[in-house]
Amino acid sequence: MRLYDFHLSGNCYKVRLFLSLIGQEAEQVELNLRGGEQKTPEFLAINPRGQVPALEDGDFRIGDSQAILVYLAARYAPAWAPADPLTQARIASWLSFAANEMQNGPAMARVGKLFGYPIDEAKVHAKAIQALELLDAQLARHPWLAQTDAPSIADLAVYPYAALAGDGGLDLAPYTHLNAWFTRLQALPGYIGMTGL
Ligand SMILES: N[C@@H](CCC(=O)N[C@@H](CS)C(=O)NCC(=O)O)C(=O)O
Repeated sequence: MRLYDFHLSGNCYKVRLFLSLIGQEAEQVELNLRGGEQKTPEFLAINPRGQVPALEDGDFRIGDSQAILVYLAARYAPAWAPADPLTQARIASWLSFAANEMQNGPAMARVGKLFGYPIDEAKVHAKAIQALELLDAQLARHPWLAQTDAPSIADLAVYPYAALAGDGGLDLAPYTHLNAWFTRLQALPGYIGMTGL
């Protein structure tokens, strides 16, 4: 397997973390995003969206961190995405939350602070706080987001940008249940961190 990667990306880290937790190896190819390597014709042939992460497994190529988690679980680690209809629906709902609420809230606050991306900080912080409060409330009721007995890909999809929210100037201290969930995830065998975690 080959992972097209950027070391500071939380979306790429989701995939690196999952690979490590399930004991799968992938050659990591670091792209220079500031230099535009994700928009070259060679890379667009791999991921037409021109973004990382992207994964190659044999002839199969797929972009998008959520889609990659779905693929890796189905192919190599089905326990991370149990097949019963209720759990599948709950996982899909959290993957969507990762791509929308987490991306437009905590992840956007982080790119604003770390990479100088122009954002409306008040609006983005309000979205981020709403997302973090919602997560804290869910985790007060259930140890894992998709209400499973063990962690699922739902947890991995949401975890990076929640845990990295401090990089975006957000205070994580008030979210007791969120912090306890970070600790549970960080204790999993095979857990790896990234810059900022
Ligand atoms: N929905 C995508 C978002 C991917 C994404 O936004 N990737 C960023 C890095 S975190 C990227 O490649 N940015 C460069 C660009 O869009 O040109 C995912 O979850 O993988």
